[in-house]
Amino acid sequence: MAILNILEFPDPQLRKTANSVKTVDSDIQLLVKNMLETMYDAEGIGLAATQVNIHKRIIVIDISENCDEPLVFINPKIEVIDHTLHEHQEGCLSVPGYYEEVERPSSVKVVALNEQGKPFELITEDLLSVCIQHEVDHLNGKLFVDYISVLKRNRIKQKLQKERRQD
Ligand code: QAP
Ligand code: CO
Repeated sequence: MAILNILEFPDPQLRKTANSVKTVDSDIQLLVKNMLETMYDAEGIGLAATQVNIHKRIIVIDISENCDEPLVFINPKIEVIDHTLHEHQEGCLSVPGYYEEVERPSSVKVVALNEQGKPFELITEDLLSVCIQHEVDHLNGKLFVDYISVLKRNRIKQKLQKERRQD
């Protein structure tokens, strides 16, 4: 297994649209394993393939207390079930150290393939719903900082660039 490098905002690679997975073969299964290992190592609750510079429609999530309930979504499609907007504080492994309130539909249904290539669907709310919407945004080149003001976004961009220059 391997820990993959996580791209950081404002890397232009984070703006690419990911491609659908044609077949869930052993290469994809290895990528899923490595994405999970990378997410756990970074103490994240969600990671999209885009964030590790692989432009395939794959997401891993684990919102469980003990970090032992991995969820894998390949070619996820979301449909809003409850359009009521809920505000939630979001962070992102690609925007380390910054957290902002974002409003999203409160409940979504997700249809996807699992790591065996088998279709499944899940109706989600609360943190899982936020997390899935956040991760699907990554596959479409969108980041949570796109929902906040330009002023705040630019401030975060400049601070992250400055921190990296110092490393
Ligand atoms: C997306 O984000 C998410 O800044 C997943 O220093 C976040 O796993 C969805 C992380 C919140 C819903 C609510 C962020 C780790 C992890 C950081 C993450 C950091 C270390 C973010
Ligand atoms: Co993110």
